[in-house]
Amino acid sequence: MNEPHDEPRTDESPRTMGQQFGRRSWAEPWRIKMVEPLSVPSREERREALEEAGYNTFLLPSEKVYIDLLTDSGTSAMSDRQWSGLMMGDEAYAGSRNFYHLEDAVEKYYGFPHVVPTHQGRGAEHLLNQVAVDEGDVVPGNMYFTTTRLHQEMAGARFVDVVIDDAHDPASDHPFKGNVDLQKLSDLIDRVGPERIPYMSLAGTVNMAGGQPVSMRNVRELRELCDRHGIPIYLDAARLVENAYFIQEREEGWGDTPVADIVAEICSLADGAWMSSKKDHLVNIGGWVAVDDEDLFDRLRNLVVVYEGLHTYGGMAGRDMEALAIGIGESMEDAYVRARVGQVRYLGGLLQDWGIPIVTPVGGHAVYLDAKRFYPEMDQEKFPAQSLAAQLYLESGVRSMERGIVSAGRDPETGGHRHPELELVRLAIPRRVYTQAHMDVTAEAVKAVWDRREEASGLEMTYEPDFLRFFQARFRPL
Ligand code: PLI
Repeated sequence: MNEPHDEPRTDESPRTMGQQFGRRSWAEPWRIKMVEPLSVPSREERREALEEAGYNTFLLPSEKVYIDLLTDSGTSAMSDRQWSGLMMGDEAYAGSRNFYHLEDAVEKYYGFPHVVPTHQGRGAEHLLNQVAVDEGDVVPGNMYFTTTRLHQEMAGARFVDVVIDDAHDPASDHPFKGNVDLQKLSDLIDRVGPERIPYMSLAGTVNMAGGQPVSMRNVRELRELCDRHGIPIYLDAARLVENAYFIQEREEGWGDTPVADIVAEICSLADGAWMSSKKDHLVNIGGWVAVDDEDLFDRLRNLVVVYEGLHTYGGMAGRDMEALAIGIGESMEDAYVRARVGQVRYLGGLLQDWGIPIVTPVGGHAVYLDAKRFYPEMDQEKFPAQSLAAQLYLESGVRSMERGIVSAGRDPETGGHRHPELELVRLAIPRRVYTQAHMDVTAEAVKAVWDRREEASGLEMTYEPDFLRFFQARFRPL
């Protein structure tokens, strides 16, 4: 009997059912038990909603959205097992049994013995940076992430990007665009001294580069370099499962290793990790920071009670921790990860077939439209990606997110806009939520905006908040 998961899809393989003998090479390893109705707001409703939202998709009410690809964070569909786990919540203030389940799951899959729960990823970032960073430190990382860099800066550090140059080139086909450039890191260590580097910030996958993975080889080499200088490595593990899948698929020697074992191997090369469980772990809220070092753990566990809650709940309800503990195991199943990444690739493939410029290779959690190639004449200070996200919503009710000059924010030293090489719109795919037909409709919506790309004129910013401006900034059309 032919197993539908036998043959991994390749970029050359046919993209739709019927193209190859009426069968496709993967299907979701679940079926749908409960549905949530969707409706398409009219064009007039969308126009009004967009104006009221100041042309910022974060400010749209979700009822005015048709297909919501704003983020893959906290938007997953839980399984029947996770929902039943909610009923097993132990809401004791202290020592909830669900916390011990969570602790066991983290240790089993990630290997770190000391776990501090937090309400979500940025809660963990806050604790880790407050504890690890001193004023004047420098934190190297494989590209910035918005909340991560802000917490590093708020703790007194300067972030330095040491990702390989390919990560900044949307058209490069490097299979591991999230890799650390070891020469850049080595030069930085020589320049500032290892004592000024409290840790190496290593994300797998790299969100702002397009959901791009780090290779196992690169992590091993990084470990050696950091060991020579006594620098710990902390992982941003939000999408490490998806990273592990790319290693299994692309890196020699890993093709037969289960995703869970690859995750464990990466973690064995790190000293700790922080986690937004709202991504890989298939829950709507939750996070943690977990470390090897007992001293560091002690300080994290002390600080968590100030900002998040007691060290056995960290801002989560007992039931949330139970769903999370179950979600960790589910997230590591190979058939699930293959279908998850496969769906993202399916959408990317449709757009590529129409010649629409996207970041390649297609990443793990999202397809990223290249707004610079969409609107080559538009100055970056007219916010091309913000404009494109607004146009896409207006055209179709599909919600996406800007990942360009607005997200990059201002340089704290000069006060001017940072001008990132990448000016992108992200179509992030929630896990286990949308069908292939939703991907088809999304691709057609992007195509309609692409066909009318000459009409776009850009935006000006009318309100700019102090922190993480992309969330709440307002714009008007030029
Ligand atoms: O949204 P949080 O606070 O649970 O997690 C923060 C966070 C940390 N690291 C990475 C790589 C993220 O992607 C991340 C959050 N990402 C969001 C919200 C996103 O839409 O991508």
